[in-house]
Amino acid sequence: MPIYLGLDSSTQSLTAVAIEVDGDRRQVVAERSLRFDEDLPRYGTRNGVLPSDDPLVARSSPRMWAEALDRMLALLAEDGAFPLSELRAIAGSGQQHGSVYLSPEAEEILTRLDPAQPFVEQLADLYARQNAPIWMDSSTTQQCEDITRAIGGEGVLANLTGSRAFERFTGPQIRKYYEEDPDGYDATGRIHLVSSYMATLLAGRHASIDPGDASGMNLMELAHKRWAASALQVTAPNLGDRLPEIRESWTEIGPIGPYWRSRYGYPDGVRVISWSGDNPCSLIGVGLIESGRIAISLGTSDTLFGFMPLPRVDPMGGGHAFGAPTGDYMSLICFKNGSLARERIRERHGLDWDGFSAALASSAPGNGGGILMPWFEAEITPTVLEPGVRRYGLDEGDAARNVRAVVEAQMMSMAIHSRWMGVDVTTIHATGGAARNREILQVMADIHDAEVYQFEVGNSAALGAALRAFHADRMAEGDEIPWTEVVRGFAEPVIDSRIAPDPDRVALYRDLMEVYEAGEAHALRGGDDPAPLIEAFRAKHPG
Ligand code: ADP
Ligand code: XUL
Repeated sequence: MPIYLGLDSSTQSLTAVAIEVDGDRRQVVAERSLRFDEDLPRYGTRNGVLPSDDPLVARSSPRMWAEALDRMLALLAEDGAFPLSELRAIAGSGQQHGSVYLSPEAEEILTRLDPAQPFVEQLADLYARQNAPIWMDSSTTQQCEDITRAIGGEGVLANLTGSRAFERFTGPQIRKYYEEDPDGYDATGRIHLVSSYMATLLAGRHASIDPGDASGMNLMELAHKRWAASALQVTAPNLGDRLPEIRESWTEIGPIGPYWRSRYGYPDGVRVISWSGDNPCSLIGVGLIESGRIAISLGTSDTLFGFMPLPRVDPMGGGHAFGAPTGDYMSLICFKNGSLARERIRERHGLDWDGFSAALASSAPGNGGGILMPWFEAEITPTVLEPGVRRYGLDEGDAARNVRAVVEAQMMSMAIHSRWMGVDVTTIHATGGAARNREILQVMADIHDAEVYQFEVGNSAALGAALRAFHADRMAEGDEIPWTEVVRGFAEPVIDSRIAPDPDRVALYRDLMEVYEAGEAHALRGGDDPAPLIEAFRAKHPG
């Protein structure tokens, strides 16, 4: 029975989800994960990131991702979860925006690999730059300003590419590399995203980039899904020569490379399908193939996203319009202080996740008007370049109230900063590592005034990639399979997992959201102190 494999190269781990599809028989046959910090300790990452003296700089190791891929393919070949002979296609999902700089000989190196030797040891000359800036990097404010000025302003760039310039986006990152190391830039043959880099390793030839991930670069014309000449020009010289092609998400890159066939016995006919970004893959993995619903992913980053038939750009400049793997579009906002911020509060008060949930359950919704801004790290939404947690009406030592405050802050910020999407949210599909925590999801339901559903497969990005592999394989066989048929039986919420909003709390949070907006304005834009609003909230919602 046909098997399709989805791999997710995320910030902290590499995950594999394999599915079996045979008519109505649809099931997940394998789910495996390797964590970078624990399983590949020799690279010295912390939460998947290399140590740095500058808190705004975040880089990781492309060699570590390659070794993880090698280990995962070995594991899947050896543990017998599914017969390799039934594997038809592999697609993948990568953390977005990160860039990998390969030498001009890269393709030659990948075609000459010796299957008798370990993979990663043969990659010494593959890289023109040893590390890769990733989405957590906030160090390119100057480059963002320069690009914006040169192209004619924020509105011009946003309308052209779907987003104003953002520090983590690949264009500003490439410009910074060109400015800091022009020789290194000159010696670069090809610049890949994490997604297209991983597909390149699998196929042994340069992979294309799909519109879902290319839209996170400030370099693609969103309306036409091709490189935007004016954006390339203001970013770095001769950049077009160094970028892969942009091609549809269901593009077949080629058969799996000879190294994987000879070393682990993967069959000749396995198709390597274009990889995409983790959020575009998650869109498929939670079944958002039509407008109206949104998903919230609580992973290393927290993201809120929805399907869009036409590109709609955030007039306030905070959010993004990306390509979707269906050929349509998606809206997205991203928060850097997601899981790691929840973990900081959890660790500060010596709790495990059960203790964290118990603290949420034992504290009063609304926290008596006390709020915090969870900016442990520089934040993306809203832009905060000087990190630091701000508290209003909240004592730092109170464990239960701080646990509640971090979760309420994250959910309120999502609700406030997603208003531009214009979606009347009634249902939320929850995914990512923290979506297993039902106390967190209750706060989500109450603040968004929406029903929240969980999914059987927690890693929606890897599942979405597996479904994309299935879709692309059918397309390659001349079967124009509709997306409803692709996701059926897999990307459906668990009906019994429904968490309903509580009307009293919905009303309370509407008031608290005013306090939070005032707090944000005070912290970032010199607005009035929210103390009087906190007093008014307490008077209206005593106890
Ligand atoms: P990634 O972005 O790397 O794919 P995941 O979606 O796998 O991340 O999420 C991993 C995160 O999930 C961990 O960093 C951890 O903070 C969080 N997590 C795991 N279990 C729980 C739980 N019970 N409650 C809240 N958060 C959790
Ligand atoms: C999205 C973003 C993150 C990364 C890592 O714009 O920066 O969600 O994709 O998951």
